[in-house]
Parts: sequence; structure tokens; C-alpha cells
Amino acid sequence: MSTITRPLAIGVIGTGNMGARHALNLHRYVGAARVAALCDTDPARTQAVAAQCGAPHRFDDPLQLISAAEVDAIIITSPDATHADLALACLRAGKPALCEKPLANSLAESGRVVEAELSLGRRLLTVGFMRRFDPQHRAVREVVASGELGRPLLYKGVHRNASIPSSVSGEVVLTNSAGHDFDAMRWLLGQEAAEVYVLGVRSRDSFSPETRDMLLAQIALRGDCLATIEVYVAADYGYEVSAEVVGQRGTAVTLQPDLALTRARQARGVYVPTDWLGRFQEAYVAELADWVEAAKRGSIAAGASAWDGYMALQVTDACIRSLRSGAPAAVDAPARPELYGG
Ligand code: ISE
Repeated sequence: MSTITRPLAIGVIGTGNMGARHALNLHRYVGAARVAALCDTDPARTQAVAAQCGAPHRFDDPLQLISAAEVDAIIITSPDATHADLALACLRAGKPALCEKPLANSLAESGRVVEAELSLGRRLLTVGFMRRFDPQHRAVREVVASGELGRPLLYKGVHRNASIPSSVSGEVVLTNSAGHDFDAMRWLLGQEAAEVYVLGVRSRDSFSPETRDMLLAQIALRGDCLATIEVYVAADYGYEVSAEVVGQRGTAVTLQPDLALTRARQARGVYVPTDWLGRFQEAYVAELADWVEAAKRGSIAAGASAWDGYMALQVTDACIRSLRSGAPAAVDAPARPELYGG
């Protein structure tokens, strides 16, 4: 694929909160790209986004957007259950795609996507694990990679959402939300999980009995390292994510972004974002800019690959089995294919 010198024409599938933010970030901050097309089941949403980013083409059918000559590359921000099929369609079209996490709604589906990319023989898919572009997470990774901490012994992840749209099962939390933490753990430590043990509780009696909005995963990795990950999606006070690596000789933990310490109304404190769009805005723009440049050059983006999306779902799948059984569950770790650096 030769380098594209003109602005890359991007099609965005799904113009809800995340898709709208990606479209606006592209329009406002990524000069190497332009929003060429939008697709959503709700025309009012595409209209609202187009009014702000000037997308000239609208599609009702995502497959038509993917195959459109006016579209060079695709961002998939439709519901999780559609990700795998749309990623496969992008591979068939030979077009680069940034697929929001999770890569698929199940391990098996993600395996089919990886198999398809392996058959194609070239990497076109990037998965939206944007914490890899978060300055705080990158700073922790640099410390771990420097060896200053010695051998990592423990990863401690905290992932809190302020609220959930409705009562949510542990399986949904593990598939939709916790994948970020499993990817951050893999990426920061450079290790794969071997065994997981997951417990979950319902935070409020008002939630349906099957709700598990507070989950705790204990994980043994393959490098004599442990992990503990809290995912709480009804924290109420705000949106907060942190990651800490404890090594033989010290620790490194993500610091809150640069914030003011506010004193007002007989109180003092710092602002806590309401959701991921605010907390990770800098990461989203950096992720998009890298992905666009790579797509223009025909090279591999620095973000998470389809293999990373698949391996995160390996951990998710084991966590779901453990949550259901109440016992630890083994995590399969197939050999990394050469296409993905194996
Ligand atoms: C959402 O889709 C995200 O990607 C956020 O980063 C995560 O915190 C949230 O739980 C997900 O629903």
C-alpha cells in the first residue's frame, strides 16, 4: 500500500458517545484525516455529528460504508456485539480499522477475527485499548521497563465508573469494561495470565439480583507475578482508573492528570472526571493520530493488535468461567503468531 498524501478519509460506524468523540477529535485535532462518512441506526445522531464535523456521506448499512470508495479507513464504535463481524468486513475490504474494545463479544468470535487477519497475511486491525496512549500509564511502563523496580511482583488495577445505565451482569462488566485492565496488565508487565479467580457483588439492593457491579479479579501471571484488579461500575463519586506495579525494589503508580487542589465551601479536593471521555481525552487523540499516520503509510499502528484483543478476551473468558463456578480458572495462552511479533 503506497503512502496516502491527502487527508485520510475516515468512516465512523456508530455515532454514540464514543463514536461522536472520535469523529470530533479527528475533525478538530488530527489534520492528517477527515471524517468522510458516518453510519448509525439513528439518523438524528449522525446528523448531529455531521453538523459538527462535516461528514459528507451518511450510510444506514455499515457494510456499505466499509466498501464505499469514499472511505479509506474505518472506526468501529457500534455496539460490542457487532465488532467482530464489522472487523471481518474491514479485512475483506482490505481497509485499516480501529475497532473499539472489545474486539468481539466472545473469545471464539475474536479467534475468528485473528484467523482472518492471519489468512490475509497483513495487519489491518487496531483495537481501542487507549490506555496504551495515556501519559500516566506510559510513564509507569517506562519505569517498569527500566528495571528500576526489579522484577514485577504485583499489578494493582482500579477501574471505577460513576454509574451504569441499568443493572449489569458480571459477564457484561468483564467483557465490556475489564478488558481495559487485562490489556493494561499485559502491556505494562509484558506477561500473560495463567490463572484467575473472580468474585463479584451487587452494590445496591435496588439492582437486579443478578447484578455484579463490583468485581475483584485475582490473577497469577506466567512470570511469577500476581495481579489484583477491581472493576466497580457504580462508584457514584466519579470516574477513576489507576494502575500500580509493585516490584522487588519499589513501585510505580499512575498519577492523576495535572489537577488543581481546590479549596471551596469548607472543603478541599481535586476534580474527578465523570467518565472515560474526559479522563482519557489526551490518550484518544494520541491513539487516533498514530493510527491515521500508520494507515496513511501502510505501516503497523502502535496500538493494540487483534492479537491483543484476542488475548484480553482469553482473560475475560477465564474470568467469566471463574465467576460462574466460584473457583479459579485457567487462562489459555496460545503461542503468539509471527504476524503479531511471535
Ligand atoms: C467503556 O466502553 C470504556 O471503554 C471505558 O473506558 C470503561 O471505563 C467503561 O466501563 C466502558 O463501558
